[in-house]
Amino acid sequence: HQSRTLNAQTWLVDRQVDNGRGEHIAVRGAGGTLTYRELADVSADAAAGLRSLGLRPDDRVLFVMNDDVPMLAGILGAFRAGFVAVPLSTMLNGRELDGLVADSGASVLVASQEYAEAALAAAEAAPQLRYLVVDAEQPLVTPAGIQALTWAELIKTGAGAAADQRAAAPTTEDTWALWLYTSGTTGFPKAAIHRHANIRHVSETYGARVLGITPDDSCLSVAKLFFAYGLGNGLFFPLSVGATTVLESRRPTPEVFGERVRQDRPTLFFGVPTFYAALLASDLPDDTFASVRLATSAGEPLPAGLQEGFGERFGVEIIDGIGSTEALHIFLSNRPGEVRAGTTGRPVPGYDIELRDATGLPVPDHTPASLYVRGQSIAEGYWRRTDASRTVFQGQWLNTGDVYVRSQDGYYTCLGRSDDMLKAGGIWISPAEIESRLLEHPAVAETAVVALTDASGLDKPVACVVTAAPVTSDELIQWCRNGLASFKRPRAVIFMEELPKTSTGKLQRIKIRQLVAN
Ligand code: 3SK
Repeated sequence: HQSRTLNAQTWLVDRQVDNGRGEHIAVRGAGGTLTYRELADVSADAAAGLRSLGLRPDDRVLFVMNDDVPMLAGILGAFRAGFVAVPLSTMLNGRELDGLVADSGASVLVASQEYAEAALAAAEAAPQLRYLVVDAEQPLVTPAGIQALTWAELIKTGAGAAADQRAAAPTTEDTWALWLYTSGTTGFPKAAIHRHANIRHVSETYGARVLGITPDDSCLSVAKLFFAYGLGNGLFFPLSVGATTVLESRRPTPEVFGERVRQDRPTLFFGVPTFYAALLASDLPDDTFASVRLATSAGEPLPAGLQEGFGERFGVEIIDGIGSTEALHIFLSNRPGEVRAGTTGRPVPGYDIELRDATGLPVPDHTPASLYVRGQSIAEGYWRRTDASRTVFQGQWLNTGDVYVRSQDGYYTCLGRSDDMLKAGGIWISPAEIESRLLEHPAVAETAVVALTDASGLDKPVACVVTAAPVTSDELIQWCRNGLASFKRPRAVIFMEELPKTSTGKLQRIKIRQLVAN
């Protein structure tokens, strides 16, 4: 069996032009407004520009960019040329970014001007990197061996290239399209490998069957394009039907998004629970979301009070769902008009869900068990992480690491994790990573990081610390801010005489969670 021809860029963009939607608005961003015809052209420019760097099929192209037209065109250009788009988080600190750039084995990194310095430092730490492209007026001054150019130069080269260099590569359903780094499931970041077919699958399942997205929709996502959730919301779903994506490059605050919603009048709004809590606490006018027909939430469970409070105040229904970077998007979700607040809803068509006990057997309704999912968008594995791949990807099934319970009428409710991982603001946080940073501080003898639920019902990381010398909470939080991405910092430090352990010296995290909660 040979997989069929498929190229995600031509499927998403050129198909709309071929179907007579070439003059419809594809994207609005700080960098301009483009029709589908213009987006098709600039994707071909980007593909040819990247090819001019001598890349080969399956080579990775890293993006450390703000959500805007160049990032969209760059990702689409990589798909078109048969290269692998790897959007990286702009929230990582220097050391974290260096690690991913080196791990990816990429020879090209494209950065927005704002991240140029971090990109340069990462390039110096990654011996295989050959090209540093910056979306700025001037190229960077790079060390020997790394060629610098601007995004505009790359696009210009591509625009002037021969037709065969601008053409779509003969990719298939199984060709690599996208790697997405995630810390979920087993701690330290690993790249989940996605095929061109996975992009079509998420668009035809959650996008079409749950959102019911049409060409008349206009999408605005709080989650950025470097998250799987944001990439689906802001790129795959709108483009898959010839709708419009509205890209917001600034840091998400209620004021920024309130302004954007009033200006661009999206019909679909994609958020995360912490952002809905911030919107509810803001003084935005109650009619701010009047244009929005449906809102979605993912990243962490949406507390029932937030779901209901948002609907009452802003008049918009939020459908909560769960997805994962490994599944590319949402596979379990509430449906418009059928929301059961506090639950994650029912399986998305195109996915099978199983709840399995510790022996791997399916459990009856009302029995807490591990959530497994199967569907065509599951990643083929993690790049160079055999052990983690074998644990997480089991045949056709993905072990999500979440513990769920199913009601008799088929609604699923999240009960937590089967491991120690936690999420804050919808982003994975590895307690082990924060603990190892804290242990580098001379005043910290022992530590355990656990989740504490705040007044809105959302989890936040809290560090329990046994000290070896005097130190304050603020000092330790700042220490973590300096050594890790800011979102990973503990929000509070609780000093303890000792941490509860078993007779064999193993940390009793359940007891620590109980102590912290009281
Ligand atoms: O966290 C989630 O629920 C999620 C949803 C869509 C895509 C990716 C993720 C991690």
